[in-house]
Amino acid sequence: MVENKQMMQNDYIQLEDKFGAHNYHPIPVVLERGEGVFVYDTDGKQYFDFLSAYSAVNQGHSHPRIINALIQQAKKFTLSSRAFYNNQLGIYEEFITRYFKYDKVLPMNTGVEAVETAVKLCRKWAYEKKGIPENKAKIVVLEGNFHGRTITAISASNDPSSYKGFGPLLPGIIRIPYNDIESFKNIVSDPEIAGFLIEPIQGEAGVVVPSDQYLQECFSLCKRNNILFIADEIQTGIARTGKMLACDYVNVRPDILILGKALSGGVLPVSAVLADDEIMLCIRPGEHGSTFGGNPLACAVATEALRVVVDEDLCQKALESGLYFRKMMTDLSQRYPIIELVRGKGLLNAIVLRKDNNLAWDLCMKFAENGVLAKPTHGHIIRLAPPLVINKEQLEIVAGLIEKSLKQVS
Ligand code: IF1
Repeated sequence: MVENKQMMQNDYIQLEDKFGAHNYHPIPVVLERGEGVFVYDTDGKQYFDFLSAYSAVNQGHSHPRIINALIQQAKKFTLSSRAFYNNQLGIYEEFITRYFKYDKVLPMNTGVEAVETAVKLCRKWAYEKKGIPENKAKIVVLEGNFHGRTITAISASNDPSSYKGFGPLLPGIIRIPYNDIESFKNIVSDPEIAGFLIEPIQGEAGVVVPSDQYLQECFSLCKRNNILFIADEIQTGIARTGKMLACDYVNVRPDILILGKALSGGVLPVSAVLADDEIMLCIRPGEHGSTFGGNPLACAVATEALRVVVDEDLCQKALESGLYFRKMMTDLSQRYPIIELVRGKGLLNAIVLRKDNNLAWDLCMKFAENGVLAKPTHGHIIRLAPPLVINKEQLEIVAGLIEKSLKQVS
């Protein structure tokens, strides 16, 4: 079917239903445009975006500078493959490694590819440097994790809707409870442990923030036992939590840092794995790669997306807006008993509803009606994560719309 302005939102929904795989259950709004903190549906209705494409549009929708970088580079050259050098990659690599203070970067596309890359890199390091016997390396992961949808990532997951029916799963993964240092202490002396893979805040689990000591103690246990500390900052990174990285709050410098999502400002799939030479040089030519990884378009876009974060002071904005927004949400929780608690860091937040009433979906539907887009997780948790460019007045308007929705479902 040809695109037709007369089409109603339901027609678009039916098209996806008829011709697309049924691997999602979206909120029934059909979006066609985004600008800053707003998205617009095909009827022209405006919404505050409180999902930010799962934290990929930290810089705001269609940021003019990032779009300009995209257009300028797209007109010149989009893809060389890594069979040849291109005039963007090296410049980007220098820029991003200085920006995050690592010796080297390995560019990939989606978040989960970067997770795969980090796990491969960690295993390679384990055999070459740590001396773990071939095929014996283990990676420690945490209960409640979400690292993506590949076989490696779902092998790490303890959520049956992620892994069930997709076996056989990958061996060499040990899973322990999150935010529980004792369970890590109990296994940490196993000499076959190569890496410890952690989200500094668990997103999918419902924005679960561990104690500061937890991250620090995990890091020092890793150091003492020659285990690589691998941080999945795909969702928490790039200013989302009020610092450039969530690990920055506790001065933990991951041995392997994984970035994605907002690395492109939500414009293209751009991900990255960062590490120092001692680790990164364990992978040699021919041992890993990707057709699109490090393409000139992605390099130009990611460089501009990272520049915008600094130039617009998005860490500080996320920090201050987060405090202000959580205060307003906490205030609501005192007046609306269906909210059990509010938690988060910076602008990665969630309201947790009382589990007895499965209201998260209904509440998100009301949000949408009232002009705010958010998505439930686990039936009773709603993530609230707007683009970081949102201002105080806008946060107040949204708090009002959230309260209006709460009234309507209560
Ligand atoms: C979907 C959640 C968010 C991630 C972390 C790796 C990836 C993700 C920490 C993979 C992706 C997404 C993807 C999105 C839902 C989503 C999500 F609810 F599942 F947890 F953001 F909150 N590590 N997160 O959060 O990155 O390969 O997708 O680029 O639709 O599945 P990807």
